[in-house]
Amino acid sequence: MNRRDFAKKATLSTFATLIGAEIVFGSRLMEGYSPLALQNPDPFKMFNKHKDMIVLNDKPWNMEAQAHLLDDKITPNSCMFIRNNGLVPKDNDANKWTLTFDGESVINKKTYSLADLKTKFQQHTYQITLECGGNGRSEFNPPAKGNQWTVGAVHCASWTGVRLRDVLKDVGIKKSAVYIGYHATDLHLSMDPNKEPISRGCPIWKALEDEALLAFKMNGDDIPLIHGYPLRLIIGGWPASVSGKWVNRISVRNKIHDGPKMTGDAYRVPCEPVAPGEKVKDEDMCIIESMPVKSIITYPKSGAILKEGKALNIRGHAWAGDLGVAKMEYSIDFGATWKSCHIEKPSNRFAWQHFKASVNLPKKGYYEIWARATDSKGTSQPMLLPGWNPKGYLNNACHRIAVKIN
Ligand SMILES: Nc1nc2c(c(=O)[nH]1)N[C@H]1C(S)=C(S)[C@@H](COP(=O)(O)O)O[C@H]1N2
Ligand SMILES: [Mo]
Repeated sequence: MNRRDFAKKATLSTFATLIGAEIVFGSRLMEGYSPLALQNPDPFKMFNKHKDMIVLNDKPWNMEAQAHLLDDKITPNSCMFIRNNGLVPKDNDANKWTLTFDGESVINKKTYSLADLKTKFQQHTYQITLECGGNGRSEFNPPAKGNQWTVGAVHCASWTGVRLRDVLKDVGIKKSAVYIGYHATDLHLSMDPNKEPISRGCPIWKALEDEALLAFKMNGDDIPLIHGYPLRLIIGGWPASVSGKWVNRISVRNKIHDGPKMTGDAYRVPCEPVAPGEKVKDEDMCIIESMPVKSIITYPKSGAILKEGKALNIRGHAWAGDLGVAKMEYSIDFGATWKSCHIEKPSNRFAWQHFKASVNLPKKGYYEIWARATDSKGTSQPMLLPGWNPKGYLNNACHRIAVKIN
C-alpha cells in the first residue's frame, strides 16, 4: 500500500476516529470554506505563510499551524498562527507611530514616538511562547463557538524591544496602579471607529516582569504587519490575547482593565468547575491568568510510515505558562506506561523547551505516540480533555501522533 492509499484508508478508519481526521490528513480548509483558487487575495501569499497552514476564518483572518510546521526551535513567520479579532489596520507608518500612556494611575499622560522608545531605553530580546487561550477548542463538547483551533495556535518567536517596566518608570505611575490595558489600531468588524475589537491587559506585577516587552522586532526583522507591526506588547505565560498587536496606547488602571474581551465569557472560565454545557453566571467567571502545562510533538508528522527495526527519534516542545517544564514523557501504549524524554532548559523564562526521545516500536503495526509534560509544581497534562468551559479555553490534553511501522 503506498502512502496515499494508506492516508485515504486511515482517514476513513482508525486515524479519523482516534485522533481526528482534521489533525492527521485533514483538508487545509474548514468545511464550507470557499476554495483557495477563488480567494482574492491569497492569504498564504499575503502573509507569507506555509502552504500547510490552515485557514479558519477570513473575516477576520485566522490561520493555524499543524504540529509538524512547529518543528523549528524558534518559529519562523511562515508557520506562526494568526489570530485577529478585528480588521488589520492599514495605516501603520512607523515614522508617525506614537505610544501614549494614560489612565487613572499615570502621574502625567505621556507620548513616545517609536524612535523615542528605540533610543531612550535599553533593548532586550527574548523567545516567548504565545498560545491562544482557545488553542484546542475544537475538541470541546458541547462545542464552543469561535475559531475551531486544533493544536496549532501556538508559536515561540524571538521578540526584541524595550521593557515595559523601563518605560512605565519613565512615565511615572501612582501607587494606585493595579492593571494595564492595551489599545490598538485594528478596526472593529462593524467598521465603527468608536469600537475596539479587543483591549486586554494584565496585573501591574506581570507588566513589570523582565520579559514584558514593547516589541518592534520579531526574529530579528521588523514585525510582519499581521503580527503587530510596528509595535506589539509581549506578555509571556498568559493567553496570547494579552499580547496586543498594533499597540498605540497603554492605560495604567486603578482597577482591573475593563476593555472589550476582558468581561463576560471572553478569556474567562468558570471560577469553580462546571458540568459540560452548564450555564455559568457572569460573577462566577474568572479571568484566565497563567496558561497550563502543555506540549506538542513536531516530528515525525502524524501519519508517517516507517520501516521496521529502526529507532524513531521524536521531538517537540513543551511549555507551562508562568512555570517551567520539569519532566517530559512519552507513551506508545495509550498511557499504560510512560518513558522519559530528554528535555532542554528554556533559553529564557517563557520560552518553550525542546524535548526529544528515541522510541523503539517493537513490531509492525499501528502506533500512537503520546507526549506528556509536567510543570515545576508537579502538575501534568491530562490525557483527556480537561474541564469544559463556555468558550472552550485551556485544553491542554496530551498531544498524540499516529505512525505506522511497515
Ligand atoms: N490589537 C490586537 N491584538 C491582538 C489581537 C487582536 O485581535 N488585536 N488578538 C490577540 C489574540 S486573541 C491572540 S491569540 C494573539 C495572536 O497573535 P498572532 O496573530 O501574532 O499569532 O494576538 C492578540 N493580540
Ligand atoms: Mo487568542
